[in-house]
Amino acid sequence: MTDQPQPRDVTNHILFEVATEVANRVGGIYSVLKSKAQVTTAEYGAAYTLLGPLNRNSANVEVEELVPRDPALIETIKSMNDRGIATLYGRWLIDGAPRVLLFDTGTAYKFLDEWKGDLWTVAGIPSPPGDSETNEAIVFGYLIAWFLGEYAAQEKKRAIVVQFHEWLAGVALPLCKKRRIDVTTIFTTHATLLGRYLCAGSVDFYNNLQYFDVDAEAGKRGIYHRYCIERGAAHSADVFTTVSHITAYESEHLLKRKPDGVLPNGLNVKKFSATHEFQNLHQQAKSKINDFVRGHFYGHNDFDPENTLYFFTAGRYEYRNKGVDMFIESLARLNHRMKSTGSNMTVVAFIIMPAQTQSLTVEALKGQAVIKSLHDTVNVISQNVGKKLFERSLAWHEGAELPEDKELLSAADKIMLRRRLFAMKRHSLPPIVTHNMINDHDDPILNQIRRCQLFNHPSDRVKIVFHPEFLNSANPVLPLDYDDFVRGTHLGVFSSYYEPWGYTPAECTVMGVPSITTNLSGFGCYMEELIENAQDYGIYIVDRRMKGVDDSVNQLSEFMFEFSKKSRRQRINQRNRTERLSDLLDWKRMGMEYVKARQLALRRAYPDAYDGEAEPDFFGSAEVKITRPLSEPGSPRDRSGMMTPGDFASLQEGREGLSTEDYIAWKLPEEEDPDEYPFPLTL
Ligand code: G6P
Ligand code: 1S3
Repeated sequence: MTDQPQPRDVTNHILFEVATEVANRVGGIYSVLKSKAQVTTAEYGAAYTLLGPLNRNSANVEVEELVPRDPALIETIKSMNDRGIATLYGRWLIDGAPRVLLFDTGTAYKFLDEWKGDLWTVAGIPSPPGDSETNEAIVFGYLIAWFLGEYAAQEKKRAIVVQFHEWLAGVALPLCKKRRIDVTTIFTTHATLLGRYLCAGSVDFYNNLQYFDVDAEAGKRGIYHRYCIERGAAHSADVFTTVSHITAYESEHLLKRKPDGVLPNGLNVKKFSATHEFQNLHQQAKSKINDFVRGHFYGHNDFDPENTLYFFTAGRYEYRNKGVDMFIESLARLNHRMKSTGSNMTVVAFIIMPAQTQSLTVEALKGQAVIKSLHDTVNVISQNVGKKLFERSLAWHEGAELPEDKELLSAADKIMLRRRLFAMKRHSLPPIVTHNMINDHDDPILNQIRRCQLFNHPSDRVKIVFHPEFLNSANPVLPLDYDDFVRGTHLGVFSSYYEPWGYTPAECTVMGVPSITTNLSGFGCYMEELIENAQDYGIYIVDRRMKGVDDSVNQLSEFMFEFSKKSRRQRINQRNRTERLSDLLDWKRMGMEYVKARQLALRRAYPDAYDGEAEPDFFGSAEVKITRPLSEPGSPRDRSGMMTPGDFASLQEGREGLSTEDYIAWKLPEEEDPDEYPFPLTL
């Protein structure tokens, strides 16, 4: 009699998540994994491990080494180490402190040629020489398949769910399938390769999605082999998901598999104990931006900081995909409107996008230095004046005159002040860009600014600052971290053409900063579906689907113009409403979709464990909108209920740390009475 293998335990399953951005900041996937860690570890504890390639520089800072306890893990790591593969097992030092296992791909390149040949044989995926990114994906993929194969052979009792993020981590998927490794898999794509490439060109992407000859398009762009990996991963996974409905539609046409579900991105929302705290933080951060602006515009500080609004856009430098072309064009139209209507407001629009630069410009450094010297000199003079005033006042007696202003300011003080004022003389307009750009004359952002003639002229009501480097509090010119900078601004503008999700406007929302996005971004569509009068909540959505480009530009510029007409009180009220949406974006709700994807993967791999029950429609959504008539821009305080995109009850009941309540019983908090704000209102 042969021993029948015991069915794996699906309830106490093990979870691995595989990505190239584990403890290694590159882009959006890092934000997903890092912000989600807390809810996933609350749910799985030690049964959750992230797998990634080892980048020693970032691992040294982000990971603390640990000794593994799980016997299957110990055995598997040992067996790989014995064959020369270096690994690092530890805790990722972030909220939730998840366990990570990082593979040093450099120690596996000796197998590269063999693995490339195997990938062609088993999956028909070609890998031409000279593409180091693809080579890295292959080595990493084979290491993951090796690890999973050995681990599943060691751990025979519990089911194993493995979720892969993006094509770079996807090579292992066809291998798991071909080798029949006893795990169940999910592939989540955060964009498609072809989508990103096609959109960056000048095609009418969304109207032609179903007509692209995908192989030919990938071939033309030299990415056919990468496309094969991505498509192979999507088709080999038990469950295929993306981050938004718009990317699901794109994946269906470009990868030829309809996603099983949408797993939108959440954030780890940290609530302040006092609700007005974020308003105070806005004021503090704004005053730091004011300092920068004074220096940058030295000699041309003819606009009042009290009537100045800070708009910004930020992200990876993808000129068309991130909608920078549209943003600049709309700013030019806004400038024209503000001038022609005699607006007393000034908008300073920041573009924060890293480009190739040599250094900060002398002019940018000088601007901060002259203002600092002026500040220091004025401090010295005011101390001198204060001292004199005090002494004269001590000597005052009835009938004597009060000291005259001019007596208080000595000749030396005047000379000192005059020197500083002369240093602020400038014969050119305040610069647009803070750095020396390597491709100044070819740079698309600078060329668009030139074309629109937004040159920071004194008569312009819209000024532009292009900061081609990510923000950092150690920067001598604009010394703020990104989060603090965002808090200090008034409006984020993200007019993207290609944006599978879009963390930037979501981050604005949780910080209580209104933002403009488009209905071509995952986030924009998500909010549009969920909130009826989104603008009241500081969520503006430009229509880039049904309108021509010119009309979309006008709509964007109209949104910004209307925003510029708001009073301070209106801005404060709107910020409060925006911030109250933040729970909507918390992983405590959004993570529910991940739970469903894992359940679906388990059901598909182990139907017997579910008594052959029919597969539930996990992701079929029942739309529930947050509503409120426009005439009453209050909050939908009567609204509560299940509002994850799929609207399905929790399937993880019984696991420690989370309850259904955490995920779905969401209710907008009560609105504060604006007249009772416990902070000063300067109107
Ligand atoms: C916050 C502060 C207020 C300040 C206001 C400025 O609400 O708590 O003290 O007046 O910001 O708002 P503004 O939109 O003009 O930057
Ligand atoms: C992608 O990063 P991106 O900026 O290249 O993944 C992010 C995380 O899912 C997503 O927010 C973004 O829209 C995608 O484009």
